Amino acid sequence: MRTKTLLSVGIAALAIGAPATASAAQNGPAPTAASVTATTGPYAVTKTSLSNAQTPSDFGAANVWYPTPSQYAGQTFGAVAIAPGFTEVESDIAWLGPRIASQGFVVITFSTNSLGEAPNSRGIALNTAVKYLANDSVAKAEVDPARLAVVGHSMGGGGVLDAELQNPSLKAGVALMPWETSNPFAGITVPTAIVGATADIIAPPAQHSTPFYNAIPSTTPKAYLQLANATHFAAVRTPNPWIAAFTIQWLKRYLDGDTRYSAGLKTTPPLGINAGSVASYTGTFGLI
Ligand code: 9J3
Repeated sequence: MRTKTLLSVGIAALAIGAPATASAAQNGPAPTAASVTATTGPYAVTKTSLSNAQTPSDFGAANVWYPTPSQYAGQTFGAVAIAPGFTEVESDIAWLGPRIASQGFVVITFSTNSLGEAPNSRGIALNTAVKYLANDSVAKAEVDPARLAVVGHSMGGGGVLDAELQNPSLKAGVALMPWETSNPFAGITVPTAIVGATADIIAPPAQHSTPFYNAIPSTTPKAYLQLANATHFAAVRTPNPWIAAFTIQWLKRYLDGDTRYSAGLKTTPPLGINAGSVASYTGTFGLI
């Protein structure tokens, strides 16, 4: 099966004249509703905590979560940096660290340098953090440096969109209840997933997620999940299975290039996500 899949990817690449250097991976079994909502995925995870002094100057204290090296010798994974929002710290978004890493990713969750830092600075921090994972971190040997992605909440979600403009070589971004004061996102070419929440009065979808989603060109793979009966803080501290499932599927599809995850992202609701928790779902399904 593996040989057949790799062969067909190679033929597809030849057919469109693409270079044969694209890195893609199939880590773990094919997705099911249970696998994408699982509290813990199939990979054993190790955590390393870093003080502010131990991280690059663009961000503060952090945790790195990575597949336990002794168990996965010689394997490489995509890397993901996750930023918190206004007045939030690492512990507010830390729940996503082991949840995503246990699906076969190297993840860093960090505090920003200041609680009020603007989204664009959070974007710079996200790009620094994900490059740090690949080049300098305790898990650098496990990171495929061609596979980097960013995730963030609120001003950190605005930071995700800003990071994609700053660094179009990113493979994927997931913006959770993103908040920004401007909307230059017609320039985004990085595959982007956005989560909005209908009861969000801090970053109301009508002023933030919806116009950001609409601005991203329809030639860029994109998807927009609006959660019903959810507030701005649905992504904070208490694990949210729908946010996790959507984020994991987007990272699998675009950070790993694992097309086994396409079908689940092209159905409404997306695979594993409770229909009653979804107010709306849309995307460039022809591209996904
Ligand atoms: O949680 C957030 O990052 C929302 C941003 C916000 O409320 O900014 C006010 C200045």
